[in-house]
Amino acid sequence: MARHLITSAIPYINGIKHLGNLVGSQLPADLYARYQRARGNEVMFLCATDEHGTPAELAAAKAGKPVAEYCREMHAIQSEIAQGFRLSFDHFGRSSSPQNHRLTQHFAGRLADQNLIREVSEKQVYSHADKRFLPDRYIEGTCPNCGYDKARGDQCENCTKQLDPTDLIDPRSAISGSTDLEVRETKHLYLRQSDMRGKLQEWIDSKTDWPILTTSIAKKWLNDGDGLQDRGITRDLDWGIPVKKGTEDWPGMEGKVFYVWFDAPIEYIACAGEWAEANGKTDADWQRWWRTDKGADDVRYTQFMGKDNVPFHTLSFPATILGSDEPWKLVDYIKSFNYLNYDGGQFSTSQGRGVFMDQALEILPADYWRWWLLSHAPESSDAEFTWENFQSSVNKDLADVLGNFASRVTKFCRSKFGEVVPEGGTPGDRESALIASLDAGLAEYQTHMDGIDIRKSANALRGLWVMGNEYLQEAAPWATFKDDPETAAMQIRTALNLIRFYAAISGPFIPDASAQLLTAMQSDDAQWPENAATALKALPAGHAFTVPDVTFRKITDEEREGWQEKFAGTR
Ligand code: B3M
Ligand code: ZN
Repeated sequence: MARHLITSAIPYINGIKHLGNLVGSQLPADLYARYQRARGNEVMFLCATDEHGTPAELAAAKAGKPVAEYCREMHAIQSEIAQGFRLSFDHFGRSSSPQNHRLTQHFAGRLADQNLIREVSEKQVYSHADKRFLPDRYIEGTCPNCGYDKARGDQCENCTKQLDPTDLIDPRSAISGSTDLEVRETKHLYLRQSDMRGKLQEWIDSKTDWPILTTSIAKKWLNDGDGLQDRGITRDLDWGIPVKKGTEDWPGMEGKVFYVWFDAPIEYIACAGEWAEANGKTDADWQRWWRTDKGADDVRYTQFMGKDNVPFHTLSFPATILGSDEPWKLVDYIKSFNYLNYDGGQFSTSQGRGVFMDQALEILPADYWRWWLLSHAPESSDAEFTWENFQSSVNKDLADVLGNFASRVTKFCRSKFGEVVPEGGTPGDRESALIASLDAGLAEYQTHMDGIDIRKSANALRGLWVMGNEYLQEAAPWATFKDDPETAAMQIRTALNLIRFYAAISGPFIPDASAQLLTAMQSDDAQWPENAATALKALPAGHAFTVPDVTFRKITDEEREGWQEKFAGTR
C-alpha cells in the first residue's frame, strides 16, 4: 500500500471562490485523492483557508466585522460549500490556527539560526487616521508625471509610470481618504533566498518528471535574477502571526506580523497537526506524513495549484523548508493549471462575472459541475467555460451515455425478468470482445489517472461508458428476447454488472452518481476492479437490484439561456 500526501492550494478567506478557482486546485486534488483511496492506498488530503494579509483585513472592514469573526464565519461557509462539491479533505484547516502560529514562528527561528534572515530598515508611510502603515497600493494621490488624480503608490494606472509613494502629489490613504500621513522608518525581516540558489537549482533540476507548465515557471523565476531576490517576510499589520523567533520575542519586531505568503504554505504542515487534534490523534500520527525522520520517507507528496502560485511553491516554500535544515517532507510532484475563462471573457470576483461555487450548487448537483470542469481542466492551455459546451457535455456524456445506459438496462430487466439479475445463457464472442476492450480501456484510464492527466483520464472513462452502450446496441437484448430469452438474460446480466463496474470506477469524477448506482445495484462492493472478467461476475444471477432514479437529467435550452444571462455580471 502506497502513501499519498495531497494538498490543494489554500483559498483566500475573503469571499466565495468561482469555478475557475475550483478547477485550478481543490477539485483536481480531490479527484486524485479519491482515486488513490479507491486504489487501496493510504491518503492524507489537506486543504485550509488562507486567512491573513491585507485583503482579509479589508474584506472584514467592508463587512463591518472584526477580522477574527469574519474569518471564522467565512471558514464555515467555505467549508460547507466544499462539502457540497464533495471535496473529500481529511481536514479543512485554517492558516490562523494556533498550530500554524507555532510552526511559522518555529520556522522563522530556525531560519534565523541558520543565518538566513537579515534585518532591513525601510521607509514606509504611516496613516494616523487608520493607525497603520499603508502598503503602496493603499496610498493614492496625483501622478507627478501625467497629473492623473487616482495614481497608486506603486504605479500610475493612467501613464503606467512606476512610482514610490513619496513621489505622489497630495497623497492620501486609499482606506480612509485621510491625508494625515507620515513617512516613518520601520524594520523588516528578509529571507536570504539568494543564498539558496544552488540548492534550489539542484532540487528543481532533479524533478525531471514534472509537468512542463510547472518546470517552465520554476526555471523562469530561478534564472531570471528577480525571482530569487531576498524576500521580505514581515509586514506592519495587526492581523496575522506575530513575529517571533521560535517562542521568543524578536527585538525590534514588536507589533509586526509575518507576510501572508510566508505562513500560508506552512499551513500545509500545520493543517496535519489540526487534523490530529480534531481527531484525537497524536503528534506521531501527523508527523509520519511530514517528517522524513518519523516515517514520511515513503510518502509521495503531490501539490495542486494554479500557475500563478507556482513560484511560491517551487522557490519560496522550498527555501523555507530547505533553509530550516530539518527533515521536513519536500514536495515530489507539482501539478499546476492554466486559467479557466468564462464565456468570452474572464471570471471576475469584483464584477460578479461567471459562476461562483455557491451559485453553481443552487442550480445543479455537484457531479454535473465536477464532470464538466474536470473533463475540460485547463491543463495544456487556458480553457473556456461556455454554457453551450456545458449543456452539451452534460446532456451527451452524463445523461445520454452513462445515465441512459443504467436506466435502459434496469428498466428492461424489470419488465422482462423482474428486479433480480437474471440467470441462464452463456457468454460468447461478443462478451469476450467486450471484456478485452474494457481491460484495455481500464488500463488506459489508470495510466492517465496515475500520471494526473485529467482530460485524458476523463476521455478514457467516457470511452469505457461508451463501450457498454455499444455492447447493448449490438447485443440488442430487447430483440434477442423474442427468440432466445436465455441469451437475452445473459446479455442483461452482463449489462447490470457493467453498471456496478461503472459505479466503482467513476467515483473519483462523479461520487454521488457512483454511490447512487451502487445503491441501486444493492451492492457495497465499490472495490476497484482487478480486471473486467472478474468485475462482470460481481453480481451473480438471483442478486436483487432496484431501478435507479434519474441519474443525470438534461439541461434544456431555456435553462441554458436563462443562466447565461443571470451570470453575465454584477453579482
Ligand atoms: N491563497 C492564492 C490563491 O488562492 C493563495 C494560495 C496559497 S497556497 C499556500 O490562489
Ligand atoms: Zn501618470
